[in-house]
Amino acid sequence: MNKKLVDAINEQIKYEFFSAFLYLAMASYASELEMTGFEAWLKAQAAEEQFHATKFIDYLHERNERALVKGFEDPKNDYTSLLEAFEDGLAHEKIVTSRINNLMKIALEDNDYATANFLNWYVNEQVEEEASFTTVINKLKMVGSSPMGLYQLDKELGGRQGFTPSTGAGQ
Ligand code: OFO
Repeated sequence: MNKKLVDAINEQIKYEFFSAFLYLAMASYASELEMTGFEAWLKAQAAEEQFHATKFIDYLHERNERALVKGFEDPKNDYTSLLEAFEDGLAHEKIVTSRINNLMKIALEDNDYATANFLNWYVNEQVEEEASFTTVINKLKMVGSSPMGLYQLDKELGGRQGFTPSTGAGQ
């Protein structure tokens, strides 16, 4: 594989693990608020991110390339509201989307159609990722400061289906 593409995927592996840490930090904040449904939703999201990272690692190995696991800075741990946390999450996902698009660009410039095909999974996944954060943000805005609304929403988010590592399915 083209070295530029391998390096860019290795950077993305770091970013996917960072996403997992970011959502675990948000889950911890939700736990402090006794919002166990939000906590469960964010933990499931973190598990998905770990899957995204290891899927890249496995792909590089399949192509006989060296995958690297790198460190990163601390994620944000303090929030003033769940809305702020989810708005940060959506902003983060938009950055991830542009990073995935950039990987696709490099793969296509190099005529690496196998990698472009592999990256398609992430292109579709990012549509889902942005949509799921947007849905929670819209619901949080709808509920506002109503304790009953928040209680119901917490219950609803706690029903997020478990993550299935073999397919990456889960919502
Ligand atoms: Fe890996 O999609 Fe979110 O970050």
